[in-house]
Amino acid sequence: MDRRGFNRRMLLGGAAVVGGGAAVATQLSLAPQAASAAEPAPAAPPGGEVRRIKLYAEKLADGQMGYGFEKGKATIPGPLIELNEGDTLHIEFENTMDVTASLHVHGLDYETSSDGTKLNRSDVEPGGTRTYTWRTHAPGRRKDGTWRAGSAGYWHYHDHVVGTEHGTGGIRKGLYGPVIVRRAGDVLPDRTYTIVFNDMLINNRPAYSGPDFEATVGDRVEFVMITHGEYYHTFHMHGHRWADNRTGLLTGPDDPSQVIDNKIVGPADSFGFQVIAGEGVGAGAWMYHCHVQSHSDMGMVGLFLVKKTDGTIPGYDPHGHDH
Ligand SMILES: [Cu+2]
Repeated sequence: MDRRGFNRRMLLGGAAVVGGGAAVATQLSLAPQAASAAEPAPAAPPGGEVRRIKLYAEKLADGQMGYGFEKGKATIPGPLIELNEGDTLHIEFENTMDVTASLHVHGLDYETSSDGTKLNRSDVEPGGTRTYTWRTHAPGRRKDGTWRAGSAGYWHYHDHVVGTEHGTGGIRKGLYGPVIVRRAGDVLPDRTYTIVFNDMLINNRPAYSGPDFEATVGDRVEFVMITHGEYYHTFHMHGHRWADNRTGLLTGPDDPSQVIDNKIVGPADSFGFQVIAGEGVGAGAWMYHCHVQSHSDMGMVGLFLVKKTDGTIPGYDPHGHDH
């Protein structure tokens, strides 16, 4: 079936779910109706909680390093840490490795004792533990009349001491992970995936080996995109677009944010966005990759695998493709 025919069927099918009124509209104006999920998306609650978690830094079997919520379960990237503006998080960090390590976060509020640097003596010796405290705040007006930004955003954490005083060795080996701070009312996704361009690798995996991320058509999928290492990159995703603002979502018809499908990123940048998987384009194997041509040619490529509701992916042979 050609693409136009496929789109048309999908759009009409989607409109039927939304309601009869849209059914008489033209195909073009049906698109936004079909784009909406069938039910209102759940929203983030107001913050204000105080929570405690444990986080471990571990050597992995292949010589890389990772963070994990449980001993023996470290991953690259480290686990997603989510907060709502106003929350406080106490992180009991245990360094199970044989080198000094730390935890340093971007974007949140922390005192020098939670900086995670040698400079501030907030690193952790082999076998040691330390509690790092991260705080967040909602936006508001300062007494001098100026506006103070809230903490909400797509942020990240990483080691700051392995190898060098800047954690260059730790980051290179995988000691990094995503942080999301949500504002009350922010749309919550069905699932969140993290993509880290670290030097010429994605999530420290070998070139040409993904990672691939799965969803079903209509899922609200959130991506956190982080960059580390030595190079600049351009993050591009096929078939999907997002708004170049805090959430990646337009707030309404007058939101002036540019809608993009490609974004230039450099070391320690982070951003995030949500897409409706396959919206307007259907199921399929959708590439995401660095768009610096030599980088994509060297294997900085993965797949966003959007399945039909029956679990199949049209045109995709999992064993026959070369990223
Ligand atoms: Cu690149």
